Amino acid sequence: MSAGRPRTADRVAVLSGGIGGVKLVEGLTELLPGDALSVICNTGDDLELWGLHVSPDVDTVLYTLSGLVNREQGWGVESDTYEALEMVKRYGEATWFLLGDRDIGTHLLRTSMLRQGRRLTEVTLELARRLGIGARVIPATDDPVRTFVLTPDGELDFQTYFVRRRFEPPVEEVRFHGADDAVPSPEAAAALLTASTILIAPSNPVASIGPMLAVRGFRQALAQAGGLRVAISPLIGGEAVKGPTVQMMEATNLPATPIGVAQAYEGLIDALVIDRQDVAYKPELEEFGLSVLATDTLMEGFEGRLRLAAEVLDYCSVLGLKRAREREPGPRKEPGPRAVD
Ligand code: FO1
Repeated sequence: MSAGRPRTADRVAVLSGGIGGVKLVEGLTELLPGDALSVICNTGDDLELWGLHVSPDVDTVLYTLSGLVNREQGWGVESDTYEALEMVKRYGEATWFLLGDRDIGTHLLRTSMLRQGRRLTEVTLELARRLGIGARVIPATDDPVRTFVLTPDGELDFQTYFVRRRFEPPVEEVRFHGADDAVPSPEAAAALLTASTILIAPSNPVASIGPMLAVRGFRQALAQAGGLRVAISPLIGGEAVKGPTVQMMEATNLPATPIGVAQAYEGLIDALVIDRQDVAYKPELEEFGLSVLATDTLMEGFEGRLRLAAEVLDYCSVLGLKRAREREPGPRKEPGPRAVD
């Protein structure tokens, strides 16, 4: 495998949300020149806390790509402190959602820029630039879209369900408030339409990618995109590496298998990368009309992220060549005479 060889791929757009997706994104940034990669981020997990606008999935990308992230958590800032939170706790406030002091710095600046009337995408691109990140980090929409989870205890906002309740309550339904009135950010739409390759990272198809697809016009932009569209399954042997993916897929009548992932992205992808453990699903997926790559999708450490990113990009190159050949069959270029050794 030619991991680590910088690629002269044209423009790649990757849809990412949550902790799993960002691992692939980190691998991609090692292989693609800075501005060749656009990371389209989920904003359904966003929340307002004590007047601050917090964008967890955007911040996980910003912190990971700038080297600031707390790596064992996958979110928040490495070695952060919680003095401000302690003070808020002293006033009797609930502090189950841990905001570190450095993390609060991000929310202070983001909130103040938003208050000046700048769009969430403009603010995010500016924060990424100031952190020295080469890739373009783009929220899927500038409009408020919020994920809610219907449980036997009622409708919970995403962070209450995910953090406070540790995603224990049974999931009856997942809803995306505001999605009907939201439109893709101009930058996200442009990234989808100009990308030669569009990747859907191994994120939760319902809670991390779903809020983007629910935005009016986003699904259409993806369906009409000219680029090659490849999703990476977040499941390995019917399990998610982490988080409520299985519960949420089943609540959305999607089997927690590569078939369910293909159904979640029906009409939106040309190929699916699945884990070697799920290779038995390959024929059925090919029946679906998908090209399928079965490989080791578990990204262990930085090397694992680099390896999978390299495999995915190499696979995209092969598929791209295949598609070009199908489009312009032309005379088959016979391989030249083999050198006689
Ligand atoms: N996840 C937790 O499990 N516990 C927390 O206290 C927590 C705080 C937090 C603060 C800022 C932030 O950007 C992310 C935070 N997360 C926390 C992770 C967050 O809930 C998830 O990363 C996403 O929302 C799910 O993809």
